[in-house]
Amino acid sequence: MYNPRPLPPSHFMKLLVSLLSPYGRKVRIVLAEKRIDCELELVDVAPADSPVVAYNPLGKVPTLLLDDGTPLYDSRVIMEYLDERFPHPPLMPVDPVTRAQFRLALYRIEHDWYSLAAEIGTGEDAQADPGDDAGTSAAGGDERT
Ligand SMILES: N[C@@H](CCC(=O)N[C@@H](CS)C(=O)NCC(=O)O)C(=O)O
Repeated sequence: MYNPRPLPPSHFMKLLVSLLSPYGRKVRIVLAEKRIDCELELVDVAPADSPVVAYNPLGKVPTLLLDDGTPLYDSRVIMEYLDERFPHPPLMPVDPVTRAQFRLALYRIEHDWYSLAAEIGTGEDAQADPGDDAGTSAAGGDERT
């Protein structure tokens, strides 16, 4: 059950993640690059009563609990928050075109690579035509034979 009430204040932020989540890894890289102290809590998102549901109505990780218990979710929202709250070293270049290209690169990583990560996780071809018994796709196809 989603509970938007803040937690009692604590000293550290807490990141709810699952071990294999590529979105969680992205946020963890930002935390490491900026040397931000943050507690990690590994959660299983599969069960309906997953702990993350108390803070994120979408039931997804990563979810960040701020020092005052305020929950933030969606990796991009979390990364932007971290970059604004801890501006040094900055994540983003200064020039608008380079900033846009940086965002585009992130978009391409999510679009092109994360579907493959999901495929590895499930063992299924995410791009396969469900009606195609041979399971061929642009990504796999002939190379399997
Ligand atoms: N747009 C979200 C996607 C997060 C996401 O899909 N997380 C997956 C793990 S990689 C998850 O929690 N899935 C559980 C579910 O969908 O119930 C983000 O960038 O944080």
